[in-house]
Amino acid sequence: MSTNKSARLSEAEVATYRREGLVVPDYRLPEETLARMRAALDRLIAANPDVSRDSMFCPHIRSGGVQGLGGAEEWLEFARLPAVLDMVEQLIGPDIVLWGTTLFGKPAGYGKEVPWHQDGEYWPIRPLATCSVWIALDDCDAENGCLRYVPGSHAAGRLLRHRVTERDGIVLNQELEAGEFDEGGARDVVLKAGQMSFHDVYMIHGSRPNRSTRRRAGYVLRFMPATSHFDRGLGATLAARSGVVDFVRRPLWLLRGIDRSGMNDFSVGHEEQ
Ligand SMILES: O=C(O)CCC(=O)C(=O)O
Repeated sequence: MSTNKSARLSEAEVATYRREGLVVPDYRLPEETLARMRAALDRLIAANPDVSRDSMFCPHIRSGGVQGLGGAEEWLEFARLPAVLDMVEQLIGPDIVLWGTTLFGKPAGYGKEVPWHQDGEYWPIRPLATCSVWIALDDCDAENGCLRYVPGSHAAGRLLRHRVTERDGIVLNQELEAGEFDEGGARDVVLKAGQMSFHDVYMIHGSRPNRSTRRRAGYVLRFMPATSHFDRGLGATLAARSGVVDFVRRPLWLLRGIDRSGMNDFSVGHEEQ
């Protein structure tokens, strides 16, 4: 497994992402970066005792939105790792916007289920496009509620029917309607700490609760190609539905290239940073 500073996905890895909607590359974070991320998570949890560890939205922003999470600059640095951006570039092209991050902390013993969903249902991005990089901060497997996905479910490039749910014990509040897809083909994403997976915005995924004695934390980076528009008007509607994010004041960072859409606003939300 490679931990080099620069990284490239092999042709086979790119093909897997295109075919299945998710790939786990050979690349793994250097031990030292992983240790810094884990220490940062300890600090974040200590500084935000009232925010659920199951999902902490936007730790890379000082003031993360309606959750009241107090974030820190170090999470923004982790979202700028050149090796990760090099691989993202292979998947979505050279113009890259960081528009979100989430820490799915899934504590040992009581970490919640993430219901089956497609990310695109939640997000105000048009044309809909995002590559999510899910970085394992702990070893993740079936026992502690690793990410699960339905290979190939992104291929039609279509959002299936979701419903809003207030079910107890889940993290997000929109889930795919039963009958919209076949869970039978789902696969576990088993990762060692420091490994990561990349997934497409249309890919069906979720995860089971954590009943084990081991935490299952992942830091997820959301990158869209700058050919797409982060539409804050639509964001107001979608954020009201989910209740835990602020898409209207969300700062965007153009990390590489130029804003091809010509419509993205990179000043909103930065005053507070
Ligand atoms: O961490 C999980 O279990 C779910 C993650 C997820 O839904 C996502 O990254 O889009």
